[in-house]
Amino acid sequence: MNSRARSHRSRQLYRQSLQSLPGGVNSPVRAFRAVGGNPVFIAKAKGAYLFDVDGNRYLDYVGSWGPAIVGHAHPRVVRKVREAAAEGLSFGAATERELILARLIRSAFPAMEKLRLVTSGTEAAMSAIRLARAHTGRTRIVKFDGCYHGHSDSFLVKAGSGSMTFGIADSAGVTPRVAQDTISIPFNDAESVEKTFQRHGKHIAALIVEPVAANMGLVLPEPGFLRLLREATGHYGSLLIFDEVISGFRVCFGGAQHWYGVTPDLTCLGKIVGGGMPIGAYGGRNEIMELVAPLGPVYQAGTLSGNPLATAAGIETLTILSQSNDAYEKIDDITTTLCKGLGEIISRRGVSARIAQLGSLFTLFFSKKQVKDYRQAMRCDLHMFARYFRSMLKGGIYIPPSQFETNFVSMAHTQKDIATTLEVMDRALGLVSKV
Ligand code: KE4
Repeated sequence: MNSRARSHRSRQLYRQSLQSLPGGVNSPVRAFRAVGGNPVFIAKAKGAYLFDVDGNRYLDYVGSWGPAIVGHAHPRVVRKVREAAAEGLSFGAATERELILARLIRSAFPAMEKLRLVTSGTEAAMSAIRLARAHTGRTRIVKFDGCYHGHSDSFLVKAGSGSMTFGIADSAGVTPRVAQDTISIPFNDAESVEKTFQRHGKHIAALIVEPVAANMGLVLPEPGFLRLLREATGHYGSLLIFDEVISGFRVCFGGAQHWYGVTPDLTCLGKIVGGGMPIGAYGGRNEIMELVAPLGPVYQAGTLSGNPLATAAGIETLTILSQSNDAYEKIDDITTTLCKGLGEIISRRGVSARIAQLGSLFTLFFSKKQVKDYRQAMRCDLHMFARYFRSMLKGGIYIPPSQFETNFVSMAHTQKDIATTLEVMDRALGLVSKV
């Protein structure tokens, strides 16, 4: 693909960035800490490809962690952003594009009778929790080990000593008082859900879940699990919040709630709805959303919420997806081709690894067993993953620099790209399985 020797400029920028940015980055995963080596600095991207500051080209399976589903720098999206930018970058006032984007989102997510645009998935999830607490008058929330909902304090909590009891902080700076209002239990564990609600149900404001967990690697809900969450929350008067920041407009146009046929009370979105620009959204039934300021007592605001450029990018991205009859079928099929080929390689080479896939999302777990929850994900061979990552990067394939992330395939990936990827995967897995 290209010479790997060229990394001088990335290394130079990284050294300089360390003087100004913690870890030289603006989001931890970009520092490549889990895989070793220096982070690659990207200069530009087009379609399925990234180009770094040393001129190396990579086939991209991160896709900016999900937004780039139509491919990087799609000409229609870039044109709409350019047109919006020429009219002014931000007004701090209502605009028509916010209404157009909101209507597009509601057409795909009818359970979002009203929604509020914000500027990140974190803000969406944080606001949804605040709203759920106001709506129910309760304080406790339930989340799942390994599920990520952004970096607001209530979510940076891990299971307490006895699971189903109160959480303990999973980040410095999160106070025990905040942590104790979050209960974190194992994903796909029906018994834990039932016991937690039996014990705390009347105090639980909401249960928040990634209906397709993608932050411990890709872990799909067991059959009936989402239905169980719907029933348990309904029975105890708690709200069910689907964090569809990744799965929204990804697993299908209507997200996981359409795919699995389970309707939450509140939905959080991000990533694809902004087409790569800063965005988030949360929404649900009118009776809940009417608590949000200025209508009701739940305060939430944002200088750049509904920003003209983010809404322009989001509208065009969703329009491209909705206009295509077979966009999802194509990216799902090409991802299936890749995962089938990868399956053949790991069995031929006798590598202890398992593949999880849903649509255009997939993860290769270096695990002897299928991964169904965070505890099992933590048992993966992280050293083998790091060697695999470095070998893939050397071969010109840019995958997420962590075992606990998910690969994203886009509309721009071609059959030829898949064939190239499988060749590099074969070499990489041959190398790592020898050590
Ligand atoms: P942001 O605040 O990063 O826009 O969204 C937070 C968030 C919320 N919910 C889910 C399900 C998410 O996956 C995320 C963010 N995803 C990570 C990737 N796993 C973003 C990448 C990063 O943190 O740099």
